[in-house]
Amino acid sequence: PMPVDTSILPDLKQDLAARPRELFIGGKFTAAKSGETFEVVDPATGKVFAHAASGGAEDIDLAVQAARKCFDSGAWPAMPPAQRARIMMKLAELIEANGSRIALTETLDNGMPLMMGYFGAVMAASEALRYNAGWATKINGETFTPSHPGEFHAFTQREPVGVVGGIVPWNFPFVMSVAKMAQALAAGCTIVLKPAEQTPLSAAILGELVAEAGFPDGAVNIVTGFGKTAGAALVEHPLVDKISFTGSTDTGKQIVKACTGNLKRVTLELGGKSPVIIFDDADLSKAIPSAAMGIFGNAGQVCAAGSRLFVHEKVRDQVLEGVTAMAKSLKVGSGLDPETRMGPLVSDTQFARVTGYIESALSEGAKVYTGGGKADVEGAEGGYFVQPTVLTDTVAGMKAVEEEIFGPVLATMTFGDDDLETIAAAANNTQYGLNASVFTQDITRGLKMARRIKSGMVNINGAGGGPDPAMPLGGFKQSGWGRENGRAGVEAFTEIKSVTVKLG
Ligand code: TXE
Repeated sequence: PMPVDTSILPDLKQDLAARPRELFIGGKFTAAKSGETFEVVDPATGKVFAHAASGGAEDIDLAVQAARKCFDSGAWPAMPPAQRARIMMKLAELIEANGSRIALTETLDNGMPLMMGYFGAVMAASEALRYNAGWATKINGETFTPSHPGEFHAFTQREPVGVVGGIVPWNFPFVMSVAKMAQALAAGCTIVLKPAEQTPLSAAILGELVAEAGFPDGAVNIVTGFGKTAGAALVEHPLVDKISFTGSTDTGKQIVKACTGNLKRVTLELGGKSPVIIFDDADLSKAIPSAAMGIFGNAGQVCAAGSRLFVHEKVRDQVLEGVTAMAKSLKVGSGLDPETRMGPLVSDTQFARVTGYIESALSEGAKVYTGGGKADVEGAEGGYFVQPTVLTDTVAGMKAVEEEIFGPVLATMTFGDDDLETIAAAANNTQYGLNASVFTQDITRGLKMARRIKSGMVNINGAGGGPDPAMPLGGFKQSGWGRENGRAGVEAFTEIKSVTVKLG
């Protein structure tokens, strides 16, 4: 059953049209200092349906000052950890209580199917808060036996790194904001979030609920705006201690350069070109849907998407036919339609980018097995819909095989009875190293592949469907720096201090 109350949609739309979404700074909503707003486009129609405040350097400065004050005064970091955890739990409850409004806003703004808006935004966000709230009371140091002669009491303590700038992409706007925030807050940091300009709307609901949950003013601040203005100002701000960025590898590199001013700590969760490896002994009834949804889910706009399929030649036809059958059965359309399984791409830019990659692959000799271009959706002619697409005759060196497409486009390669080193070398032949999937009934072979794959995550015989707040997420190579989620994710928002006491 649909967990979202869609009867609120007309009122929600009216409210979105009636007033621009504001910035949330120091516990209060406010317009941008410049008074400027920007247009928000519904990707299912291509039409403007809302506006959001366009934050600039001045607004970022105010937000950073508010976060700084909340941090330096101890209002958040010195609050007893159990109390911090309770406030985070309270926010989780409020998010669920406002689930319909959040899911509908996310679907209108990003285009994702409403069920994904609910489970992938609302429920995933509240789970991220609850998981990380648990860490607030469990961040501890260690004790040591120093190697110097004499008696010492030596220990480490973990302290929050300070004010965090969280830069969020548009593919899962709500949950990414909340997950970054939850880890930072658990560690005792305060945060300024900068949502993506394509999807600024659900962040305003977040601000409202943060105010209601009882956080001290300035613990969480939200400045919507563009990357080149608001984003760059946040990254360059001397009073920000850490940037946690999720987005493209190119922007990640610019951010690293911009952070050299005060040597901010930086964690980066960047792009991927993740391999899916299907051996001839795999349970195809599981491997096929998993491979299909691994690239068609959220229209392929997923950092961990399985975009390169490596399939044993004996099962190649069966797998391609199975994935194609799934591609054809997925209803493409507006995320608001309860039948929709794949929504539009987020923007006209992303539409041009994805279709451009398909065209470039064809010009380099690839063939379309299924899909291959714009999807026609009745009654939504202006929407950014692309067909779920499978390409064959794709080989290393093609742009569509090397670069992250971030759309529902699968490149397929085959292998024979090669040794694992050869298969792993092909899978590892990429600048990225975020995720990988292996399908085989031979668990020893699966585990041996997992050792050989150079990526931050490997799934054997299926993933859980979305990131697990308990499992570290991040990349090898140009997929990033550091990890989010799990203990590693929270600890990335701390500094270690070594304290040595000479006894006597
Ligand atoms: O990303 P950007 P874009 C990949 C994906 C996609 C491509 C382009 O391949 O097709 O990136 O998307 C902010 N200083 N991913 O251009 O630029 C920006 O405002 C500070 C993978 O939208 O990385 C937004 O909030 N901030 C990915 C955020 O960075 C800046 C998710 C992401 O935008 C900035 C998204 C600057 N100079 C895209 N420039 C993933 N890993 O999941 C931009 N921003």
